[in-house]
Amino acid sequence: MAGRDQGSAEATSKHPVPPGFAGALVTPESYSAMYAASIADPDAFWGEQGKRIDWIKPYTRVKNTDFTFGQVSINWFEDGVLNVAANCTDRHLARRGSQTAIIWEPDDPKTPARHISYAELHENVCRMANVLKAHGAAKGDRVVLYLPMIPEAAYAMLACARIGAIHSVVFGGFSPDALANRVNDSEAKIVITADTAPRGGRRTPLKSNADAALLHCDDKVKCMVVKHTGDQTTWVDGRDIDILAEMRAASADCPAEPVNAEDPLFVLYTSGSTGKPKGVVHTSGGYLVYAAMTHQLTFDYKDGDIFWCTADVGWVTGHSYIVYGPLANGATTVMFEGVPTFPDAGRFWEVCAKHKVNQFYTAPTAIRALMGQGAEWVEKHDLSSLRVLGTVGEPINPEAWVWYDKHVGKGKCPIVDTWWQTETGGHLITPLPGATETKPGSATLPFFGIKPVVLNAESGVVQEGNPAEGVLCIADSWPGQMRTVWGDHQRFQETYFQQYKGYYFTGDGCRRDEDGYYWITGRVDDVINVSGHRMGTAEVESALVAHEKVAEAAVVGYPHEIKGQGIYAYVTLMNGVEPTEDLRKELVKWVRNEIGPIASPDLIQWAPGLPKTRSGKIMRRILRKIAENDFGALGDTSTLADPSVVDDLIGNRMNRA
Ligand code: 6R9
Repeated sequence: MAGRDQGSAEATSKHPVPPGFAGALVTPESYSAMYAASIADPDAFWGEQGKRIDWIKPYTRVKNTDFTFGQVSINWFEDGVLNVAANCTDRHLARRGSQTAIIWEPDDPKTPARHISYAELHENVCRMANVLKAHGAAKGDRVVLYLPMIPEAAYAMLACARIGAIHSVVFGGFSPDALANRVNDSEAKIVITADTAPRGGRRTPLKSNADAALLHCDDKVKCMVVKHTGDQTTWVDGRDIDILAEMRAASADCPAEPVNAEDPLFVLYTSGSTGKPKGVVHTSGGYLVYAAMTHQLTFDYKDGDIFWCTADVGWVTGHSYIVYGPLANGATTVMFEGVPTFPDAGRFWEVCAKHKVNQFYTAPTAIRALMGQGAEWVEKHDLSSLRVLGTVGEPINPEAWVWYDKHVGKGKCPIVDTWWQTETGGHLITPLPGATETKPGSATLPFFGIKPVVLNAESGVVQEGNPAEGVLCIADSWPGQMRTVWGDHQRFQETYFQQYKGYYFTGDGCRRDEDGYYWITGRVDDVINVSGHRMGTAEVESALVAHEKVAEAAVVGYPHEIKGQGIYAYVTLMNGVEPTEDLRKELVKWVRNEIGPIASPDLIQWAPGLPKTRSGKIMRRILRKIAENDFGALGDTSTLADPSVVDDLIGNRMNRA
């Protein structure tokens, strides 16, 4: 999906900060001044920002970073000592012990929500930390979490942080193989899982998946089980531990282990364009400062607000904006176990109304899915508590942006389209609600301390002035940056610092417009070349989904005799729309009109569903293979949310040449 500045006037006009949006933490003036200061003197700026969190031993050095290929090294606050869990619990006890830290909204709306206060959070984290310690976990050890979206997931992350252990959360939708690979790569001592995970009324058998995974792991690995649903599971005596029972028996007192600012907090595996998933390493001090600061300023979070990020804690968004950022700030964070469409397409809005959510943060794919179901599902619920809306994960097409603005935000809520990555720890390019005029589809301007640069993809030459187009790199470090790939610093350097020397390479393409606004055009490996014209597949997708009958589209290149690459579009129609030859022609014409003749799809395949990862990202690798008529070599499809859509796509493929 694309950030595209063509299209209807409504979509392309600049949206000022809504007039009723008053008292923002950052204003247009303070943004400019603060941004300039952050770039002029990073040591002074971050030296000040580092004080957002509590240090056991304050740092005296702030920034010590080197992007030189061959000697890449990133250190922030490097002589400081802290404890991340103490920052997320203990330090709030005096002022907000009885304030709700986590609102847990279960999958089944008939099950009551739970409100966990900071005092309860602290107690649960301490008890769980003591259970971990009792089973041999110590500072530096890895603990893999394979859990539903339940408060115990947050307890477990913080329990690890409390004792200085390193967590690696594996999304509950991943297969046993994927889990085993991560346990083995990180050499984890303990896996924490649950019996089963309810989602959308169905149950994922986490414990039996973990059993299957552990067959491929060292037999010393312990398995701690949260009995969540009470569903029956197998039990391996001597290996399996009833963690809730042991927590009840454990002491509620657990001293917070002092860790160095640069000691790892977590490893999070993420797939690159090729090869096995990389273990992205984030450390303690800089990550927490950056997560807390971006959470506060990007969402204009104020004391007493109710913040809801709909991501899963299995992704970086859940780490930074369900757990670490909000809890470091003493916020109330909503944790949702379910899915947007269960029991019906109004669930998000029902939950917003029920808990009086003030900031709501979700993914464009969810917005498009709900848009396809019709605005009546939104209108049913009282959304007057909402102040700020956010998106993350992919470029948002202007139509979805406008729908979100109109039906969810009622034109009163700034929309923050936050661009960032697992690797960046927190937002790098994003509007600030009270400071930034927005343009639908643009992530707008850099966050404090971030120096984006646009380079020519081939020559690596920095593109000065506006407009500019090329690959997006970042010229200098920020505290939330990943430090290394777990166990493979060489791979870290090669992936991010080799191609464009002296810069962090994001892997994304982008355009900077006349106003200096950034438009992320998608991964650079998704760019296709049609008759010598470079084109973002996302651009074509954005045009397609702008058509009223199209719910979703994915576009890839395929070998074309004359053009080099042709354009192959997979199109999911709105509910109830008949796929006809006439509609096919209409869509081709539509895209020609929207972008130009070079963008006309050569082939359009009706796709009842698109192959997506469980985080909602379309797996283009698979779509490219099918479009190339090379479906014998689809590679690993185990991370797909629904592998059966692939068979349908193969069966109905358009390119049988
Ligand atoms: C946080 C997260 C990172 C990739 C990134 C880019 C895409 C994320 C975006 C966006 C355009 C946005 N992406 N946010 N593209 N606009 N607001 O999603 O991390 O899973 O590592 O994905 O997602 O392509 O490079 P991650």
